Amino acid sequence: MDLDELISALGNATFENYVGASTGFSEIAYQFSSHVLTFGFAVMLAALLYFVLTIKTVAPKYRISSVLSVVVMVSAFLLLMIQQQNWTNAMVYDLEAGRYVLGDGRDLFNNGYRYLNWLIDVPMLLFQILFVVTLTTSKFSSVRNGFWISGTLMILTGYYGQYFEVTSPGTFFFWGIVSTLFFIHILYLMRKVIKEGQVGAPPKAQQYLGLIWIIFLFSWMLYPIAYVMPYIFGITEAALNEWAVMLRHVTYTVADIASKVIYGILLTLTAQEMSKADGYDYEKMENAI
Ligand code: RET
Repeated sequence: MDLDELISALGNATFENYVGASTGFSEIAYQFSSHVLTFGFAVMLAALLYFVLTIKTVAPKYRISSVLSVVVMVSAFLLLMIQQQNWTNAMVYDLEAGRYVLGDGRDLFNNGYRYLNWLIDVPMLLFQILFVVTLTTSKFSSVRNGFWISGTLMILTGYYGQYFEVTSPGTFFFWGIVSTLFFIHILYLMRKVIKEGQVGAPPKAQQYLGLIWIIFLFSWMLYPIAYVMPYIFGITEAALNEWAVMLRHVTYTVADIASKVIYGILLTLTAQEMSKADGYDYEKMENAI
C-alpha cells in the first residue's frame, strides 16, 4: 500500500499504526518498545514506595508534596500500564512476513492514555512545588490558577492535535503551536516560583531548586519533541520506519521518569533541607519513622 491508500484505511490513527501497516516491526523493535513501556510503569510503582516511605523525613507542612507524588505515581502506573497493553494488543506477529504488523480488526495504537495521565499529573506536579517553597512576591492562588488552567489547556489542545499527525499536518501543527503558548506560560511561572523559592532558603535547598529547574526544563521539553517525532523522521512512504516509533516510546519514558520521579525526589530532598532549617531533622530522631 502507498501512503494515500494507508491514509484512506487508517485515517486519524497515529503514526505508529502507519508503520505497523506498512513495513511492520522487527522482533527487536517490537519487543524493545514493549519493554520500554513496561519499564516506565514499573518505575512508577517502585517510586510510589519511595514517596510513601520517606514522608516522615520531612516536616508536616511539606508532606503534601509527598502526597502529590503518591497521587502522580498511582495514576501514572495505571495509565502507563494500559498504554503498554494498547501497544501489545494493537500488533500481531505475521508468520509469513516474519514481522509484527498492525492486527486486522484489533484496537489501533494511540498515545492518548499518556495525555489522560498528564491531565491528572501536570497540575499535581506543578502544585507540588508550591507546598515546598515560600513565595515572596507572587500570590499563591494566582500562580496555582495559572498552573492548572494553562496546564489543562496545553494538554487538551495537544490531545486533539495528535489525531492529525498523519492526515493533516496543518491542523497538527496549529494545535501544537497553541499548546506551546500555554507551555511557555507554565515555564514562565515555574521559573518565577523557583527564583522566589530560592530567596532565604538554606544553601543546599537553593542548590536543589537550581537542579529542579534544569530537570524540569529538560524533561518537559521532551514531550513536544516526542509530539513532532514523526516529522523529525519525515512522513513519506520511505520514512515510515520503526526507529521513529522506538525513539518516541523512549523519549516519552525518559520524560516521564525525569518529570515525575526525579523531580519528586529532588523536591523531597529540598523539603528535607528546609525541615532541618526549621528544626526538624529526621536524621537525629529516634522515632521518626
Ligand atoms: C504537547 C503538544 C505539543 C506542544 C506541547 C506539548 C507539551 C506537553 C508537555 C507535557 C508534560 C507532561 C508531563 C507529564 C507528567 O506527568 C501537549 C505534547 C508544548 C509539556 C510533565
